[in-house]
Parts: sequence; C-alpha cells; structure tokens
Amino acid sequence: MKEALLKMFAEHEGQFLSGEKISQQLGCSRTAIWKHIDELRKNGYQLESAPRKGYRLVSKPDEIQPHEVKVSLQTKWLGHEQTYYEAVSSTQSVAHRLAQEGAVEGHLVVANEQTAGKGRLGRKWYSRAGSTISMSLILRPELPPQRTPQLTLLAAVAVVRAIKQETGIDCSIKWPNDILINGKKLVGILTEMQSEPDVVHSVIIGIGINVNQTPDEFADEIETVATSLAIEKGASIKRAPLIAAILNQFEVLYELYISSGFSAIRSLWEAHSISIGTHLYARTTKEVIYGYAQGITDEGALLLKDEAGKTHQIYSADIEI
Ligand code: BT5
Repeated sequence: MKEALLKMFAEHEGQFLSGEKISQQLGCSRTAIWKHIDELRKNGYQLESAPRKGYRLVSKPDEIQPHEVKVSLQTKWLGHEQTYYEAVSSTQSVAHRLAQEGAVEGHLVVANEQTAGKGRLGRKWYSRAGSTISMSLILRPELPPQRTPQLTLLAAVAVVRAIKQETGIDCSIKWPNDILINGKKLVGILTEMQSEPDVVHSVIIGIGINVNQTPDEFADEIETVATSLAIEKGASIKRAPLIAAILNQFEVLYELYISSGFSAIRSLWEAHSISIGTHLYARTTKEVIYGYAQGITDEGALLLKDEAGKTHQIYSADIEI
C-alpha cells in the first residue's frame, strides 16, 4: 500500500491528490489512507494537506539505500557492493563478520541508524536515525599490520575533501581520527583490522558523520563537544551524495597510496591538520605527554617532542590542544 501510494504521488508530481481519488484507485477507505499518510510522515515524507484538495508530496526523506548512493558513485570498484540496514547495532561489527565470510574489497556497510555504535577503546559513538551517516568499508590491502594506521589518515583526507565538495565547508583533522569544525567534533573514524602478526586479512574503516542533527538532538554526553554539517551550514544536507563523494575521493587516494606509498597522502593530510606545529597533550592508555607536535612519521605515528627535548612516537592517543 505504501509503495502504491508513493507511486501515485510520483505520477502526480507537485499536484494535490484528493482523498477520494486515492481511495478509489487503491481500493481502500479514507481512514486507511489517512493512516498511511500519517505513517509516511513518520518516515520522513513531507506531505501537505489542504481542505477539499487532498494531499501533496512536498519532499521525500533523505534516504541512503544503495540505489540512492549509486546515483552519484563514480568509482571503479569501491562501494559497488553494499549492505544496507535501516537499523543495526554497529556497521563495524557487521563488516567484520562479512570480511570473515569473504566479502570483496570495497564492500560497504551502511546504516540509517546504529543502536550500539563503537568508538575507540570501547567508547560509545552516537548516531541518530535518519540524520547521521554510519558506514564501514572493507579493504584488503597487502600491507604489514603496522602500516594500517595510515589508512585512518587517508580516510580523514577523503572525508574532508568530500565534505568540502558537497557542502563548501572547510573542516580540520585532529590526529589521528577526528574531524572538527570550529573545535567541535563532526566525524569520528575507527580503523580496525583482522590480521596475523605479519599479514593483514582485512581492514575495516568505520566512519560516523553528524549530518543533519539540530543542537538539541545530541546526547547529553556530547552536546557541548559535537556539531553537525546542518548546524554549521544552516541548511540540511543530503546524505547519499555525501556517502558517494567520500567513496569517490577514497578510491582515488587509496589507489595513489597503494601505487606510490604514503608520502602523497601525508602532505594532503598535513595541509588539513590542526595538530601539527603546535603544543598539545597526548593522552595514551599509559601516560599523558605534553609537547610540541613536530609532524607524523611514515607510518602515521605522531612525533611529539616533550619539554625535556625527547621525541616520542605516538601510535594511539587522545589529543588535547
Ligand atoms: C571515534 O572514536 O571517534 C570513532 C567513531 C567511529 C564511528 C563509526 S560509525 C560507523 C562505524 N560503526 C561503528 O560502530 N563505529 C564506526 P573516539 O575517538 O574514541 O571517540 C569517541 C568519543 O567521541 C566518545 O567518547 C564521545 O565523547 C564522542 N562522540 C560520540 N558520539 C559522537 C558524535 N556523534 N559526535 C561527536 N562526538 C561523539
């Protein structure tokens, strides 16, 4: 019934359809139609109703199912296979399972809602039905395990470039995995791998983006530290073209990385980074080091020179600037 009703609206784009006409064509009562209209509104369809005229479809929800993403996809292989969930615990967990089951390189898992999104070190990642992007990419690079953190940096560059292209907004990257606007967190990236000591079987890159939340829609824990693209832009953003733009950017950078190594990615990353050339605190699981961030190594580790002049190579930490 929902499909039939949507088809009728599609065939009468921009026009009002009377309740009588709909009920005749679909063979159901006016009350049943009212219920379906109500259901569509709950699913994000904007429907105008006017006395004696009936109903008119004003806008469709911002859908991110594979067919919507593929409209703007220009990749050769990345994201050609997609698994979509209306709601799922974590796209990251699903991607791990699919990778173990033999999913191809470039397989994308996307969810409209995540109910148990993961950050690093068991932390929580909040997403919201219909207004965020939660996606995990399965890659199978032939790399030693210690080089995989570079892929977090590569992903950050891809996301920053895609956001600029789709919204005009300039974001900055805070080592290693945060994308910020005006000091507030917009995107989190989580890179995990399935590997043996010397060989990587797969790398799962999880990307969470705050797209259309309003300030009051953030969980209490993050309301002072988080922002969304819609808040910064002052207008809502379509998610499917943004997902496609990330995949388009990612594939170009990834192929460059595989063919030519990390140095080209590194200079792009440094151009967007706010954590290099400044004093900062790096909180690792063992200690807090204060120092001057000199740059990143070829492996993607942060080089931090402490007050005693000793340079530390930091592979994972939370940064406070
Ligand atoms: C991250 O961890 O930032 C990685 C987040 C990765 C999320 C994606 S979504 C798709 C895929 N599936 C998953 O289950 N995960 C990935 P970390 O650097 O540890 O930051 C976590 C911290 O960010 C939390 O402790 C909060 O303080 C904050 N946070 C949580 N949700 C947020 C949000 N929506 N916006 C801004 N900050 C948030």
